[in-house]
Amino acid sequence: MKDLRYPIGEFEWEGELTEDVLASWLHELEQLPANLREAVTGLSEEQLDTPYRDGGWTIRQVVHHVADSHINAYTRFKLALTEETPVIKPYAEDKWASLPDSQMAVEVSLQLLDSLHARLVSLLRSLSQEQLNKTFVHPESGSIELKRNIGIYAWHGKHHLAHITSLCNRKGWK
Ligand code: NI
Repeated sequence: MKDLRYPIGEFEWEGELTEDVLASWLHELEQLPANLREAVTGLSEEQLDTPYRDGGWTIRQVVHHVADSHINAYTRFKLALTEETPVIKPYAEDKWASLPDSQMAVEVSLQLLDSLHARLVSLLRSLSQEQLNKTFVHPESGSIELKRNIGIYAWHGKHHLAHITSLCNRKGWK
C-alpha cells in the first residue's frame, strides 16, 4: 500500500540545475497559493478538521503548516542572501501545528501565502547564478544551496497539496 505520508514521493534532484527545471520550480511556487485555495474551496468545517491520514494533521493544520514552513523558508533565503553561510534555526513543526493559531480559518493562511509567495517568487526570480549557489547551514541536514532549497520548497508545497487532494479523492468529496 502507498505511504499516505508521501503521496508524491520524496524530493529528488541531482546534477546541474537547468533553466527549465528552475523555471518549473518557480512556477510551482507561484501557483501554490491558488492551488491550495482551490483544494480546500467548498469543504465544510468538519471536512477541514479531518486528518489526511490516521494520526496525521487535519487539512486545516496542513494549510497552516505550509504557511509556518514557508515563512521559515523565506527567512532562510534572506539570511543566506545577506550573511555569509548562516546557520539557520530549525523549528518544531508538530508543536507549531498544535498552537491555537493552527485552528484558525484556513482563509487566514491562504491570504498569508498569497502575499508571502508573491514576495518569495519575486525574490527568487531575481537571483543571479552566484546567489543561487550561496548556501546556508541547517544544523541537522548540513549545507544547502539556495538553488536546491527552491526545489525543496516547490516539492514541499506540492507534497502537502497532495495530502489534501488525495484525502478528498479517497473520501469522494470533490
Ligand atoms: Ni511539511
